[in-house]
Amino acid sequence: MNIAQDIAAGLDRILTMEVVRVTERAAVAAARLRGRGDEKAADQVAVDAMRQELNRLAIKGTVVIGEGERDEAPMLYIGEEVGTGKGPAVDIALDPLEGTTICAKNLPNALAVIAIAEKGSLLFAPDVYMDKIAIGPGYPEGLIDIDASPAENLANLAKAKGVAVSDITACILDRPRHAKLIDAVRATGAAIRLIGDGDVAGVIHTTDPDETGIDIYLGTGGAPEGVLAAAALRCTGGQMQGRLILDTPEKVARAQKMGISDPKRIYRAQDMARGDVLFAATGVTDGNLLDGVKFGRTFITTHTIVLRSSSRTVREIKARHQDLDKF
Ligand code: VTB
Repeated sequence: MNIAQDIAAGLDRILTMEVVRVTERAAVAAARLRGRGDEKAADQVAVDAMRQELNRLAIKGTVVIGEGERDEAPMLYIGEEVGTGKGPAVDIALDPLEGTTICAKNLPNALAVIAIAEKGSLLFAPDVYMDKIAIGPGYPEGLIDIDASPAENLANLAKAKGVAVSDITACILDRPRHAKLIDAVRATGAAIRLIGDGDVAGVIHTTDPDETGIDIYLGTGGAPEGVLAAAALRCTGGQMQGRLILDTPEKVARAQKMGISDPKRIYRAQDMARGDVLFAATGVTDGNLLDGVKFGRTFITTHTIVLRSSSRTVREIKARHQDLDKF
C-alpha cells in the first residue's frame, strides 16, 4: 500500500510517530511524582501534560475513554474534542497514568497510554468492571474461553504451548474478589503473578511471555482499561475476551444509554477496538516490557512502544530528551 492509499484507507501513518510525544510527555510529568505517595497529584500532572500534547496533533479527535464524565473530570473527559481539528476524525481512548497507586509507590509497570482509532470503532465502555481473559499471539483462535474454568483454560494453553501447566504463569490483580480464582489457578499447579494495579500492562505482558514471564491474564478489572488493552492486542496479535459486569439495574441502564443493548455480551479484542488502531504506551516506572523515565543530569530518557493494527509493526522508541525546557 502506498502512502496515499494508506491515508485514504485509514489513519494517517505520520500519526504513528506523532503519537509518541503524547505518551512521552504524560509519562515524564507523572514520573517526576513517582514514589511521593500522592496518586492524585501524579494523575493530574499526567492529564495536563497529555492534553497539552494531544491538542497539537493534527486530528479531529473525540475522547471516548478518558478521565470520566464531563461533570467529574475537567480535562480529557468523555466526549471532549481534542487535537487541532484539522486531520482525520478519530476516537481516542486514553489513560495518562495507568496505575496511579503504582506510580505513587514507585512500583513496576505504571504507564501513560493512548489508543487512537477510526471514528466509531472503539467500544464506548461505561466505567464498570469487566471480566477479562487474554493470551498472546500464535495460538489457534478460540483456545481460551471466558466461560470455561481456569483449569480448562490453563490446560488448553499449556497443551498448545507444549509445556506442563506448572510452566504457565497467570497474571491476576491482587484483590479479595479474586480469592476463588487464585485458589482455582493454584490448584492446577500454575504460577500466579499478582499485581497491585495496572491490568493494561498485565494484558499486554501476555503478548511477549519470553520477556515478561506472563502467559495469560485472568480476572476482573476496569472496563475502560479493557478497551485500551484490546486496542494493544489488536496490534500485537493475541486473543482477549471481555464481559462487562453489569450487576445492578443502574449499571445496565447506564450501559444501555451508551449503546450497549446486550449486558451479557462477550467482546473479543476485535469487537472492542475495530478497524485501524494505533496504540502507544510509555513507561512511567520500570516494568517488564518498558523502562521507566530516567532523569539524567543533562537529559531525560523515555521508553515507548508504538503499535499499529494495519501493519502490526511493533516499534520501541527510546528517546533522549535534551531540551529539558519542553517538559
Ligand atoms: C484495574 C487496574 C487499574 O483499576 O483495572 C483496576 O488496571 C480495577 O479496579 O490500574 P479496582 O482497583 O477497584 O480493582 C486500577 O487499579 C486503577 O484504575
